[in-house]
This record gives sequence, structure tokens and C-alpha cells, in this order.
Amino acid sequence: MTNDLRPRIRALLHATSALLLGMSVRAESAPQPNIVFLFSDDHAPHAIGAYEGWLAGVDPTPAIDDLAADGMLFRNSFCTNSICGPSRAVIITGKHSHKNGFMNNGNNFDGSQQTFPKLLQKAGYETAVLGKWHLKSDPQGFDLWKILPGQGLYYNPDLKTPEGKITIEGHCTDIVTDIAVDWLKSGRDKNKPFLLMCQHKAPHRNWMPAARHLSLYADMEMPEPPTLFDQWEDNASPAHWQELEIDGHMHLNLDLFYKLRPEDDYSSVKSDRSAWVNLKRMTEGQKKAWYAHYEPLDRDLEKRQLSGKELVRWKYQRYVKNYLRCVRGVDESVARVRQTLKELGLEKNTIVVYSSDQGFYIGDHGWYDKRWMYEESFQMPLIISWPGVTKPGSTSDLMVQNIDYAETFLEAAGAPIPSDMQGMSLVPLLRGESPDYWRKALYYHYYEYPSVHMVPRQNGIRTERYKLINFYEFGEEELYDLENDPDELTNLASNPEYAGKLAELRGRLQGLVEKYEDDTVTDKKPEAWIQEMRTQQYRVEDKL
Ligand code: SGN
Ligand code: CA
Repeated sequence: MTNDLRPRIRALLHATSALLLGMSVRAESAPQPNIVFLFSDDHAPHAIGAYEGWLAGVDPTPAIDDLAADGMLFRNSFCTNSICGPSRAVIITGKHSHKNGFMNNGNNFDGSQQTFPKLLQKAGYETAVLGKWHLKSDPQGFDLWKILPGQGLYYNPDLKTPEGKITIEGHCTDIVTDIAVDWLKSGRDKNKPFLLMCQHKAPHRNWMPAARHLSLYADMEMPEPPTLFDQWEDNASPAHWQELEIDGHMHLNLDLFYKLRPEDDYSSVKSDRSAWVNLKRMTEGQKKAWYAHYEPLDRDLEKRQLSGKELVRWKYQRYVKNYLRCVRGVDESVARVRQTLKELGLEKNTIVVYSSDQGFYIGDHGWYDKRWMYEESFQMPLIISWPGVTKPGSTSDLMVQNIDYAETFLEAAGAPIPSDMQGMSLVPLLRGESPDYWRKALYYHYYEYPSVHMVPRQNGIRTERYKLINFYEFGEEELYDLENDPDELTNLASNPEYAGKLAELRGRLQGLVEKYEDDTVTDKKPEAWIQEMRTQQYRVEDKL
């Protein structure tokens, strides 16, 4: 089958299954399912117990694991562009970044375009989005929206609403959950099916947990990732010029709160200062709980005067604990929303999805943040429970992407799927099928460079076994055999034994560029430009 024919056949298949679903809905007069989309920010699959990664032993997510036990867990779930706003734009449009126009966080989403929430409204749904939005322009296609401006704050955040700004005291994860629960109980139109997008800031940087979670893991030594001290020996040059190292770039004060006081002045520090800004907004009670936890630990670190690898290990411990404490807040939110659905008798006809905008480095490769096409940040968690459709405790190994969500929700609602969407409905997978037509390769394209963390533009292809990353502005490539080398430590791009594989993947990558009509791959930058970027490197000096 030629590439040209595939989308048309797929559209036909979609149309047929939508029709069949429509017919069966009518035949059984089953109501359209409600959709609860529980979403977080930067929650890597390996920080979810059910994904059985190297952090699973600390039992980070009992409630999300329960959701997996009741539904289907996607083991090979990925994003198309590992960064916040772009991932969200892909989700609501079902189109790659170059098609929906939101390629990096600095963009302004064109809200007038087609999105799945608008299409669900047309299909009779009431729609709501709460929490992190991060698309700059105001949400369209939602009957209710209360969103965090920009990144939002952890403590006592402002929320933007159509009626103006409001400020609510408390921890952001709890506040967003409270609004969601209230809306489910008494805010919505009970005669309509609904879409609820409950989108948390946590566990995004600067990882500020709720007071009740500060003591979680306090006496534990957390496991370290196998690649904590990776020196990127085999990677192409961009991995040596990034700015996301726990060692060199994670700020002891601003990221890890070591002796961070609101009255200090960090205004001239070239680093993100949101924790400092947020501390200034805390109530006296919140500050008391905060410092009761951190002050004794800070005094202890000061005494120990660590340096080198030992200081990296200390930073990693504080980072992973705070990150997982924020995750625990999200996990409790999942439990509360599901409990509310039960109390309201809605659980049987409600699809519950848990996902996050991309993966994250939790010390993997020595890093935090995301953006790269390496597995830890390319992956997205995806767990879906649809009572009566998903088999409890089931898993799917087929490769899925955030580009698939829009079509999935539309098909579930019995609504037509527009032919210009670029994903594939997951509904057959949810029913336990493994369709022959399923994709054999994924396309990735990240754009935001130069920018915070200095991860260069890259596109690439991932098959079930191999991955080719093209840092096209640098004229460098990386090729990995994921079966033999899951940590992506051995770059095979210049290994003569893999010349054939390299050529094959280059051809298939070009095929995906054409299939998705991506005309945004640019020419290689001149060496002088690359040199200039390299010299702009920024590092933090840890002062104990
Ligand atoms: C902020 C973060 C960065 C992060 C970007 C994008 N710093 O700038 O670490 O990479 O957002 O994140 S912070 O201290 O202000 O949090 S994204 O998830 O929104 O794409
Ligand atoms: Ca994110």
C-alpha cells in the first residue's frame, strides 16, 4: 500500500467504526460515556508504580496503580514533541505541532481552530478544563474554564476565569481537585454527558509539595537511576552542551530550597525563581510547616560540606523526594475524583484517563527536565479505564501517541472524526484488539532552541526496536537498538555494521516527514552559530 492511500483507508475505517458505534449506541440506547481526563505536568511513567520502572519499589502512586488495575495500561505511549504547551496543543487538536501551529512554549495557540472539546460540544457534551493550560490564548470550546496563568504557582495560586482573576489559598493540586469535585457534584448540567479535563501543575519544577506530604520518604534512601553519572560519552555533541544537569544546573537554593528565604534577594540570579516568588506568597502557617521540615535538613547539609559526586547524590535525593511528594498529591487527586464518580453513580459510564504532557528525567542520564527524544522524556504515561470496554488489569504494547487522544475521545462519543486529524483512535486497542493496520513507527519533532535547558531541535523515528534521532541543525545523528540497549548508551550511527539500518531508518524518517507534511525541518546551522550557542553555557555554583 502506498503512503498516499493509507490515510484515506484509515479515514474510511474510522468512519465505518464511528458509524457502527453510532448504530450500536442507538440499538442499545447506551448513553454517550463521560470522559474524565486526569492530567499532570512532567510525570514520567517510571514514577508510576504500575509501570514497574526503577522507582516502582517506593510505591509512588497507589491510586494511579488502582486505575491501571481497573483498566488498560499502555506500555509504549509517547509524545510527539516533549514539552508542555506543544503536547497539550497536540492533544486537543489531534495534529502534530507543525500543523496546529504551537511548536514551542513561546507560541500563542490559535484557539479558533478545530479541537476535540469543540467537537464534543457539538456532539452534545458539556466541557470543562481546570488547572494548567499553558497555551497562552484563552480556552475555547469549554463551558467552564478556570486555568492557571502560565506555569501557575504551587501555593495560593491565581486562577484565570472568564470572569477575571481569582486567588485561592491552599496547594494547587488540592485546589484544582476541589473545583473538579464541586463541578462533578453540583456544577454541571446533569442531563448531558461531560468532558472534564483536570490538569495539574504538579509535579512540574520547582517541585513544591503540599505540607502534608513533606515528611513522605523523609527517612528513606531513594534508589538511584542506573545512569545518574552518565557522561554522554557516545552521544552526539548536543548532549554535552545541554543545561539540565543535576550537578551543573539544578540550583541548590531555587530548585532544592536549601536555605531559601523569602527575604533574600535572588532577583539577579540567572535561573528560574518560581519557588522564591512562591515562598513570598505563603501564609505564616504554610511557612511554618515548610521550614519545620527543611531547616534541620539544611543545617545537616551545611555541616557535612559535601562536594563532587556526594553532593550530586544529595541533590538527587532531595529532588526525587520532592518530585514524588508532588506526585503523591496528584495520586490523591486521582483517588478523590474516582471516589466522587462512584458516589455520584457515574463510574460505570465514565472513561477515566490518566496521562501527563511528557516524561521526565528523574536523575536519568544525570538530568532533570525533558525535551529530548530519549525514552525517559519521549514516553508519556497513559492509563485508560472504560468500564465494560477495557479489560481490568490489561496492557497494550502497541505504539501510541498523544496525537491519538482526540480521535479516541471522538470515537468513544460516537462523534465523527475529521479527516485532517493525524492520529489513530485507540478504541479498538481499548477493546483488546491489535489491528493489523496499526503503526509500525512513530514520528517526533522538538523545536524549542535556543531556550532554557539548551536542548537542540531534533526530529526522529522510533520503531519497536530502533530509534534514529536527527539533530539536523548540528548535522549529527544518533541510532539506538532499544532491545539491546534500553538506556540508549551506545550510539550506533557511525558503526559500519549498522550502515544498512541507518539508511533504512533515514528513509523511513523521510517517509514520516512526508506523511505528516512536516515542512519545518530546517537547514543545518553554520558552524559559527553552533559555536556561539556552545559558549553561552550556564552553570550553577553550589554554595553550602
Ligand atoms: C520553566 C521551568 C523549566 C521548564 C520550562 C518548560 N522552570 O521555564 O525548567 O523546562 O518551564 O516546562 S521553572 O523553574 O519556572 O519551573 S513546561 O513543562 O512548561 O514545558
Ligand atoms: Ca510539562
